[in-house]
Amino acid sequence: MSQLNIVIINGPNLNLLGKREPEIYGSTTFEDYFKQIKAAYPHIHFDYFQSNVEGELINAIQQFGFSHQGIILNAAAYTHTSVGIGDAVKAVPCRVVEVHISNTFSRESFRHQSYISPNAAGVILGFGLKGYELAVEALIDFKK
Ligand code: CA2
Repeated sequence: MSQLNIVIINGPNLNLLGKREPEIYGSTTFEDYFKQIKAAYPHIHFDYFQSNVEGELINAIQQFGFSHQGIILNAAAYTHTSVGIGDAVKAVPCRVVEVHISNTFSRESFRHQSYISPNAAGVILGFGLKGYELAVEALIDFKK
């Protein structure tokens, strides 16, 4: 079986994970979590990209979306506003799993809307950073 290539793409402010607002987003930095996830799945090739800039996220979805089998996407606040990111998800052939650390449905109503979900393979939310691992498991299952 060929190698599974997965990219994790994080949107705006997720570079602050573990540094600010631990009561909502936990106290682990994404860099530390990414090391853990790579160690847990040594047979999978992982890339990681984070940007606070909408167009850079679209470029990354286009770039990785044709070379990788899976994108794990937490577009953060752009989830609720970006038609452009939604269109990029629709345009690429690879599976996109949408992840949110918090349960967006238990928060403000503007977080209930997602431009990603209609074209995502699935959505995982509310399980903290564990959601990224659950997304990896889902992508492994899709590959079988
Ligand atoms: O729960 C999620 O993963 C979100 O995508 C996080 C976004 C929020 O706008 C979405 O509604 C739900 C916010 C990311 C901000 O991340 C921070 C991390 C640490 C400190 C401050 C912000």
